[in-house]
Amino acid sequence: MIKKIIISLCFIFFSFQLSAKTLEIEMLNKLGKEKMVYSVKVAKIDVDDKIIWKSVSKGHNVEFIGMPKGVKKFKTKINKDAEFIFKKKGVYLYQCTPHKAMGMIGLVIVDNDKSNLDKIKKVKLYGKSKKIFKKLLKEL
Ligand SMILES: [Cu+2]
Repeated sequence: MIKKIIISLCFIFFSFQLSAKTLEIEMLNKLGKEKMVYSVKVAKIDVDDKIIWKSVSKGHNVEFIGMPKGVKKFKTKINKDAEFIFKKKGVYLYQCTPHKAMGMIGLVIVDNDKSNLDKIKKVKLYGKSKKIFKKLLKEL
């Protein structure tokens, strides 16, 4: 009986793992006419999905500046691939530390939950990022 329960629990756990997806975002110096950008600016994913930020061009990183309650600060090393598994639903806002005034920001919406969006709108942004942020909000 216990053996059966353990086997089914393992199976449930395993299928959850399988259903989680991974999204790759490239950190780039240039994309078309844009400079210093993430290849995906608004990522819509589900809980337990993973994002990998690829250090395709040198000099970029990921720094969370707004996230749902209970999510710890996340800041990655420059020139390094980075990954994060999104365990909490809500809106996440991040920037590239060296290019935060050049509009290098991104949004992640997990489970289409926008309940913390008002808080995200109050996060301090620099230079060109303010304008880009307003543009991105329209894509939500
Ligand atoms: Cu950058």
